[in-house]
Amino acid sequence: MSDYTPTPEMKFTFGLWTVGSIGRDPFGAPVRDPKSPAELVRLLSEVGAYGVNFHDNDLIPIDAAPAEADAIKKDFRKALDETGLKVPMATTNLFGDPIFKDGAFTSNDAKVRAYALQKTMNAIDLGVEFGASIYVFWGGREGTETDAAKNPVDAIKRNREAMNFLCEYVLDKGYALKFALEAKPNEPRGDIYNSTTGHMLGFIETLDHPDMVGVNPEVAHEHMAGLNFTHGVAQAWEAGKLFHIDLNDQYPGRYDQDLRFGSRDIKAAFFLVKFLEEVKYSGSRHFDAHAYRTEDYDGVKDFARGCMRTYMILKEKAAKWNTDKEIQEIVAEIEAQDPAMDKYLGAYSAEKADALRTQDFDREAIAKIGLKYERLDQLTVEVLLGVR
Ligand code: DIG
Ligand code: MN
Ligand code: MN
Repeated sequence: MSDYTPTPEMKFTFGLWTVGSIGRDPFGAPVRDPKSPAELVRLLSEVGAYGVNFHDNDLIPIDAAPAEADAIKKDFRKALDETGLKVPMATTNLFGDPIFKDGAFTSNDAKVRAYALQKTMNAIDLGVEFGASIYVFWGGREGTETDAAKNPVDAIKRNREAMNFLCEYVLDKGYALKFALEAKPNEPRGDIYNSTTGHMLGFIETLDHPDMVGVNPEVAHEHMAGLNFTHGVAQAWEAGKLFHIDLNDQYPGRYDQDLRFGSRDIKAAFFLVKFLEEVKYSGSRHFDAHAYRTEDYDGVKDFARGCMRTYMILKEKAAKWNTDKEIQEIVAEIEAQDPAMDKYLGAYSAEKADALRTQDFDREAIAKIGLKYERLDQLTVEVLLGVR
């Protein structure tokens, strides 16, 4: 039994906006005093995080004077140097300022679309300045409350134009930067375009530089859409597009709760960790989540420690699952191939098709075979409950 201390290899990261959340919500004022970026870096170092991420305006307030911006960056850099924390990812806040009330890249107002490009180029420069290699785009307000306002095809074309422009900017500057697109089905808009990771994977293939662009799936967002998160992550991974991942948790049928990782659907979290560890995912394990509004900063540290500790525990449970004798006997049975069918499966050939047409199948006998999934799932639950 390990002590579940976070290790640098896990690349556990948190955004400034996560542990820095002051607990404001649509129905209540802040409950925690704000901390500076430098103070948040030190808090993350204290709990054992590997790195910290930021939106441009988490670090530099949108109306900061140059001297203030320089002072903030100097303090932030000093805290990073003192703690050794990395900055693997950066992103742009294209959703907070009122100018983005109708979206940024997809706004009907060309001035807003142009300003969003300007703001994003500046934010990319800022992220690269602190060492970011992944740049996330979450189109929080790229959506509608009424489809009377916008033709969805126009929105798709404007999103594509912005991505192509910014990929060219990165190439022009020679930045070693990749883009990770983050989907969410709704909130804060009634409906958000490119609403799931699957939509994003389809969108990426229509871009001029699809090789530069991947996805940043988030647990809560796919769960809001009623989807199996691990399936979406597996599809992104299999396509070579899992550039980043946002870990948290979510109750179905609710607003984006951004709960502590593993605090709601422990079984889903287990299969996700099992997948990421089995494929040796090498990106950041980013906790895009925040503490309950009930917490003080000691509670915020409890939240951050809990995210990482649960991941480490589930990593150990996955290793136990992969060595449990009874589980592995059932898995071996499930995965056993039938060599007699090899001549029919795989790539097509006319000979293969002709031969297959003559093959008899005993449908009733095949249908009667019991698959032992109940026993396998019960054993999985018992691993999670700690009795195996
Ligand atoms: C929300 O899940 C979004 C924003 O917090 C941010 O733009 C992105 C970065 O992970 N996640
Ligand atoms: Mn979220
Ligand atoms: Mn996120």
